[in-house]
Amino acid sequence: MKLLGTNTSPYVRKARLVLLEKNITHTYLIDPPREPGSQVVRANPLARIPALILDDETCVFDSPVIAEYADSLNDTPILIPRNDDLARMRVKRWEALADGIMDSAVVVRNEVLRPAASQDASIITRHTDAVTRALAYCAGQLGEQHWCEGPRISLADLALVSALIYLDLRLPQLNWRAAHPNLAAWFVRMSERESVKTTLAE
Ligand SMILES: N[C@@H](CCC(=O)N[C@@H](CS)C(=O)NCC(=O)O)C(=O)O
Repeated sequence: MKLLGTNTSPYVRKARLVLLEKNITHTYLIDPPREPGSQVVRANPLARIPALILDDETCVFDSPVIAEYADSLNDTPILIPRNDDLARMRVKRWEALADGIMDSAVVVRNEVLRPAASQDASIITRHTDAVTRALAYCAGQLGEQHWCEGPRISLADLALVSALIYLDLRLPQLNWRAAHPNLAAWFVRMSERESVKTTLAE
């Protein structure tokens, strides 16, 4: 299988982390969807990354579907609980929260890239506030736990670290570490994982 993406996309990072943590053999191809000749447009009608192309050419999208599909391929480790409905919901909710942070951060980033005269301050404020509230919620849920959910790593941790890396990249002025030292300590531990180091190395 091959994963199409770019190194800055937080959704792609999440998908990559899942594949890497589960040691699933794949090829990672950098393929910005807007570049002429991109395979993404042919594979995914939405022309978005990540797009996971299976050996029979089936295209899997979007990142929550890729994560769920990849997680079903082996048990080492199980990243989305399978038998405990509440635990499963909580992991998926963490993913939704992290994806929502990514969504709002992307909106802010795109808005500030517009010429100053055509920027809409209310959009920037609304989405920055959503990120700020979501981070406070994450910090409250994490507390002093080692992992976001349960006794071992899960998709929740991989989704959250992807969102936070994107904030560092695009909205460093948010300075989330100062507001949430527990998230900062958890992030340091996550950053030591080979999977995270691999996605940051390129
Ligand atoms: N909900 C989707 C979001 C994917 C998404 O929006 N990806 C962006 C890159 S960060 C994209 O491909 N945008 C289209 C473009 O750049 O042309 C997912 O989780 O995979």
